[in-house]
Amino acid sequence: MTTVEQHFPADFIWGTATSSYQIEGAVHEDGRGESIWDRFSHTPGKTKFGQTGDIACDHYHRYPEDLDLMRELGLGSYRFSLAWPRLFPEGKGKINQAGLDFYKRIIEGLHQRHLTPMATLYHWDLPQALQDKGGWMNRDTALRFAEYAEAMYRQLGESVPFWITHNEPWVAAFVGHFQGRHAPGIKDLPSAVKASHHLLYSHGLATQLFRESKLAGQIGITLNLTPAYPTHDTPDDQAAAWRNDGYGNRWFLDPIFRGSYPADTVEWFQQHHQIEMDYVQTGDLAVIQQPIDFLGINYYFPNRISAADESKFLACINSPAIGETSFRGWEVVPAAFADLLKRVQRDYGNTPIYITENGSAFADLKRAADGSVNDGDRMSYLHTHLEAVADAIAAGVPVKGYYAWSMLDNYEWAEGYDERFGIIEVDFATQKRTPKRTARWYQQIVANNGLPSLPADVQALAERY
Ligand code: PNW
Repeated sequence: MTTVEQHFPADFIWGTATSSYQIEGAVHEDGRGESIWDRFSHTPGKTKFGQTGDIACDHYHRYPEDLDLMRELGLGSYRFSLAWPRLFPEGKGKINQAGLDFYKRIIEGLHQRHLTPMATLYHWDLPQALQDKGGWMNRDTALRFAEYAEAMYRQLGESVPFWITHNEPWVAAFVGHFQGRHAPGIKDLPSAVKASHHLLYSHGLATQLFRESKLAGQIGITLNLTPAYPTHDTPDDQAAAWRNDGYGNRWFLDPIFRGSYPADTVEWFQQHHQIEMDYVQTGDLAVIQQPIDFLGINYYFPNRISAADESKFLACINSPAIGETSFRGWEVVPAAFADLLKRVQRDYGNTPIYITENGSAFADLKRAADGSVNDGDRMSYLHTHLEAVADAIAAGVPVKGYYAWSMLDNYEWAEGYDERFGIIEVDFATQKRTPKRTARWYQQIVANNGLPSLPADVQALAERY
């Protein structure tokens, strides 16, 4: 018998998350248009082993099985994203009925299984036709996004109780337009800053239209928030960490909750990079500051920032870790997650929070007797991060739900299929799905609405964090 140590609020929502390009495949089917990720992943040298999302988890055809698995795990909700190029192959114009029907089948399938849909409008798969006109560097893309969003409200209406405008606009802007590691693969800081403004502006426009639609339901935005800690407890490192926070976190939180960009970061962009944001028009920030019903937070790891290493400042990730890491040098620090949640409430108020992604990629080598993956590492990550969420809730932070990233092993962008974030294993040769040990543990957490005490072998792993 396991004892349940830590309970969550009675109406807490438990789910898993995915995104369209990472799982759907079927990129040429039913009139889907080309996205920037099709173009990028098919450009030699851009992704690991040249891997693409052409087939991915073949979820486009296998979704009934995937929805059944979520039902079997007892989940209450599923966060997925709509592929804009399936709905508007050229980014605008006439809706592609076959693409829309696919999402109607998903949503209907979720309702049949008593799962609540949470739909993200943009998880990075911009129609290539819009990129050809400048993509997010062009203000017009924000207007096209607003039209697309309005069409989705009209077509899907109240069958979708939770809407998310954007997933991680920091990554879309800066990893896509400055680091160049993601589509569209541009490496120019002024372009990235410009893209960030148009992403935020489009979020505001889409939120405004949602209010005008008078639909029941809630709308929010998902940010990847990365707490920035000084590597050494010195004034220089503290200042560097604050700069990193400005660029990675406040750059999005401040406009959304306060209607202004953080002055220190604006000044830094001006002085060090001659960036003048002359494309910010009167009224834009009022649009961006539309009240949202909830904030989605994706949390994976904290940054360690040292002034001596300012060259890494804009890279924002992969600063040398101090403690245990998972893949890619991502440091595992559950306490940083609790700190972050408390900080968001302290600095930005009581907007309800959903953890829209949290999870980890580990080398899943060991198998249990039944053939399932014995992913104790992931299980201890999930468990200790849920303890952090419980800690924040106990401190009064309004966290309303948690979505594990990810439901399935999937296409991890530039890292291809090597990094496995799934709680369910996918054998990409056969497309066979097998719940990992973490999935069975999560099933118990959901059933208990609380955290049972960990088995001894996983407890030993958790104690490293
Ligand atoms: C998030 N980076 O992405 C995304 O929302 C998911 O699509 C993704 O699979 C998940 O986290 C795990 O990585 C990120 O390189 C991807 O800085 C890459 C970066 C950050 C976030």
